[in-house]
Amino acid sequence: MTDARETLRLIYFDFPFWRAEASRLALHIGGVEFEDVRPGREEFRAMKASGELPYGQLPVLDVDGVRIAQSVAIARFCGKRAGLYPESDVDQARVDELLDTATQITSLLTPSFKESDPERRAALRANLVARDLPQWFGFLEARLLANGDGGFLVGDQLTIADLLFWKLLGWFSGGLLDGIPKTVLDGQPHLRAHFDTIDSLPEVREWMERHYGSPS
Ligand SMILES: N[C@@H](CCC(=O)N[C@@H](CS)C(=O)NCC(=O)O)C(=O)O
Repeated sequence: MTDARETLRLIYFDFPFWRAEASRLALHIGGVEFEDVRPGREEFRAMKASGELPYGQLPVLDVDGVRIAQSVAIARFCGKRAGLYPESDVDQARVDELLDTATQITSLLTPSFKESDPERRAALRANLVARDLPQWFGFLEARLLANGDGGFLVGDQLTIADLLFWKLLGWFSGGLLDGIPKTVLDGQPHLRAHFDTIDSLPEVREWMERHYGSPS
């Protein structure tokens, strides 16, 4: 239940990475008021040094002054507040499964982010494109299809999982990651169509235009 007197402050950098963007967008779509705090690098360093961040990282969400960390916990909370989290225990678990999978897929990039040698880094990325990403995007395509032909990941309505994967898949297929081509989703046409559907929602386009000057 939404408490009308509740105060929400969501704190994350000023860029649309899934870790906070799915939660921001969910609150926006759900018409839930929140303070959208976007610290710069210096402000972040000061926050981190002060010890106020539970794990030294962003995002964090303050709910009436109670601080919550970890992207997926925050996404789940915001999904609930926004009415974008299902009612049944089984569908909730299906959404949770996908949110955890987003973390797992994101972690595939960690070795290449940590690698400073350009050749070894390129080789790690090439492996991802040839092997890991098709495998994981294939898993996701199968989960999408297992939900029927409604176009959503869980049930027959938009959930926080759809928003989160829209951002995650947009990151992988946006041409921003060295060595990962924009065609990376081409082997999963249903997943690609899911991305395009969410990407074209008027609320999503309006939010992206307002904050980043571009509709997607
Ligand atoms: N497990 C955390 C990871 C959060 C994370 O990696 N945050 C990054 C930004 S996307 C961060 O704060 N990096 C700065 C740092 O670690 O100093 C979560 O799920 O929220």
